[in-house]
Amino acid sequence: MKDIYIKKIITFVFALGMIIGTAGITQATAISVDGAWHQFNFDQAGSVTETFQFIAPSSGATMDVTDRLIYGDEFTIYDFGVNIGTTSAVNPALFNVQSGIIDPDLAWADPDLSYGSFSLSAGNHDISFFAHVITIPGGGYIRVNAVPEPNSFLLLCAGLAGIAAFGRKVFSA
Ligand SMILES: [Ca+2]
Repeated sequence: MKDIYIKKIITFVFALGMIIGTAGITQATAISVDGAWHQFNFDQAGSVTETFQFIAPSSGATMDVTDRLIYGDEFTIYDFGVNIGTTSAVNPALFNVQSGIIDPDLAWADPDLSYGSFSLSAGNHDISFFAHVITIPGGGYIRVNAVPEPNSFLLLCAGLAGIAAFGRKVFSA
């Protein structure tokens, strides 16, 4: 009788392990809109194990994504599950060639590592990925920058220039 329960428990734990192992564990990471690079990783099936959450300012944000290390991986990017685009196509002659690049700035500078820049509206974003053209597990980098706000000093100058022009019109009439 006891043996049956132990067998059932072992079977249950094994089944649970299989489910967790198959589904993978996704790591949700809240990031700042500050231009800092963050790494994500993918398995052989193309599943990316990280998602990134951030809030774009009222001026909007620009999100950059690039592959790293081995050439040939491309990424389709989703925002709250909606496809917003895929990174650049890679020269097939370079598939599986090792770039050796692990510095995110150098990866971004190399056009042969698949890359993309995406404009995002103000507010909440929840970014996930799917990796294509993979032969072995790998990774990539993501960064988010704020679109610059119109400079308040320039706006003030434009306003003063407008008042001056209006004044000249009034006094010259
Ligand atoms: Ca790669």
